[in-house]
Amino acid sequence: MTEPIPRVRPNIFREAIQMALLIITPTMKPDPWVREFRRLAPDVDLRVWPDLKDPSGIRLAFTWKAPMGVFRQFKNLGCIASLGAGVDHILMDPNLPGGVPVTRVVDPSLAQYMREYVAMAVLAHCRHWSFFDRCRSEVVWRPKLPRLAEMTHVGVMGMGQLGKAVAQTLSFLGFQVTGWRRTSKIETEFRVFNGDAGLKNFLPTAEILVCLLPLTQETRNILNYRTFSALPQGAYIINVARGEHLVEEDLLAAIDSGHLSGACLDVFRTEPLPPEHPFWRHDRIVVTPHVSSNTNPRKVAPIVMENYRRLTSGEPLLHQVDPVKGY
Ligand code: OXD
Repeated sequence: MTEPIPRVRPNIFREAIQMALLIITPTMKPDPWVREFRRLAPDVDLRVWPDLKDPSGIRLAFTWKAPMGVFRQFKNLGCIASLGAGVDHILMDPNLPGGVPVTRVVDPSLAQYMREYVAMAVLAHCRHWSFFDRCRSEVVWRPKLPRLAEMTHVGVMGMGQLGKAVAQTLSFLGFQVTGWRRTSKIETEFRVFNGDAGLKNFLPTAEILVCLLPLTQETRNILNYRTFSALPQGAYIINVARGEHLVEEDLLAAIDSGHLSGACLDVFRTEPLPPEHPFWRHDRIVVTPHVSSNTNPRKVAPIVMENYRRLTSGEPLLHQVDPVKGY
């Protein structure tokens, strides 16, 4: 559950006028964030990388895929705020200043987007959407029996806020859902397997495998040949976590051998996915451009502003991550 966000009063930042909030989003346009931050708190000294002015004034850096080493120069940095739910793009920086809290986005809108995307991918697979799309382009009428949800088992890897939301939606649609978590047990209405031993029992039932894990040293490359071999014949992969979870050659081999029936991929090792990449043209792979869940400025800017206010008044920050765990 997200903590309630108090309304941000513009003049609340007056006393903090010497402090600045910096947006660093080199791979996307910062404009919607600039607009939203200005609307919420017109008095805040808002800067947009690379136009820093005085780097020592920067207290909060709001970022998506900042250049490595960039935070070092901000001597008074009090918070590095991820623009997304994931913080791997921040923690991977070998020059990250020690002791600066890192926060992530936790908001029901992210879970809602993710519920919709995964439900869409699961239903498209069960209702043979790609097959009918091909039939349509060939102008052929070829009915095919859909899979029944109640006879289809979906395994969700990663049972954090997003994983649980997805599991609930799929269960509501009638699917058999189980979860897997790498670490400690959690209380949910679903059966959740744990750790390496649990994975051995979880995988053989997962006819559709959804990856929603955080990217850590332990989960990198987890969607590999061994994982795929443990899945039932004809299993389908949905990766909405990070491209680095997936060993791409292993996926192609498992699909081409007929062991896996296909995959829906929203995240990639290299983004944008290069035009020559075989995923683009594979008839059993659906590719989308990292859109499964989106950070909506209207929803998320108030949370960032609330943390900025907390920073200026010395209160504990919302949604801090544990840098050792990586989420
Ligand atoms: C995120 C993402 O981390 O969009 O929020 O990948």
